[in-house]
Amino acid sequence: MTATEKEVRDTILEAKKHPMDHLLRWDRLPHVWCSGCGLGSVLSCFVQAITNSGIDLNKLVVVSGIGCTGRVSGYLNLDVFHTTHGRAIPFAIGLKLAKPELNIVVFSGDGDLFAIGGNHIIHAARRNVDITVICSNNFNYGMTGGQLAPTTPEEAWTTTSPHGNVEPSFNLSALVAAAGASYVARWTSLNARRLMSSMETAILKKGFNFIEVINPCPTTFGRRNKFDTGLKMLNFFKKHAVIKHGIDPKETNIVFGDDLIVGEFVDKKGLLTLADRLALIAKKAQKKR
Ligand SMILES: Cc1ncc(C[n+]2csc(CCOP(=O)(O)OP(=O)(O)O)c2C)c(N)n1
Ligand code: SF4
Repeated sequence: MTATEKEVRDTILEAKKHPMDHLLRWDRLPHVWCSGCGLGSVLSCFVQAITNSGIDLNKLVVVSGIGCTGRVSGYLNLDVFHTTHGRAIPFAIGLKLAKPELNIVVFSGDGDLFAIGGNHIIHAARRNVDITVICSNNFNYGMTGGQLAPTTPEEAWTTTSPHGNVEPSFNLSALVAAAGASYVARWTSLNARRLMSSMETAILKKGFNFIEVINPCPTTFGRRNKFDTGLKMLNFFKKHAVIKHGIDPKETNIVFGDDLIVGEFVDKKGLLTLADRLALIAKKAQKKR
């Protein structure tokens, strides 16, 4: 074998092993996600972000709810919990209160976090619980066949809005910002590097940190709304996404046809977390004794 052939062979063998392999559970692969789904890219960003952050991976816990996005936890070779539908946030809060030294990330879908779990997320943001939440917003309930979600844009077609959605939709970033979150960012899954960097910031930052990822779901949402391939949705992101750091989140409503505003919207410094407030009140109570 000539040196060149050997080099080629070594390169091919090398490509079979990815530097992040140890962070995935290979026994769970192949994954369940559809071709063109954005979830693989978001998971890849997350794996890179936790590596770049330098945090102790033995103290990192990922909590998911139910849905296609909820499957993320099952593919990560970390301490993970795949909890019941809508209950990832209270599970994560309980974990944080019991073991404050843990770094906790909730990774779930827009339906899981803002429909059935909507009450939990606004109060977690209000209390500034020290957790990071990554929400894949694909504008519908992907796993169960594409029903209308609180994020479905007005007039969009879903299985349960066959003549177009008549409901106004939630602006997730604005909602958590108004509730009191420390950090709020929105990216599309096409903004991989910026998303990765936001994930790293959120993981290292104290407080309730929220990242909304606008993500293609060609199978259930896309094909009913002229985005029947993941690529069409990515092209849409490329054409319409506009970065506006620091903009008032109330001005970032998602309306198809308008600019899709992304960026780091909120980055507050030094807000007291729920744990800080509990420590302060415990100190006060001790002084009174
Ligand atoms: C209590 C309960 N109600 C309903 C369901 C059915 N269910 C499973 S996943 C899901 C929606 C998931 O949507 P989303 O969080 O947006 O995730 P995606 O699949 O789009 O990533 C629903 C309604 C369930 N599993 N449990
Ligand atoms: S249904 Fe949608 S969100 Fe679920 S795996 Fe398929 S493309 Fe992704």
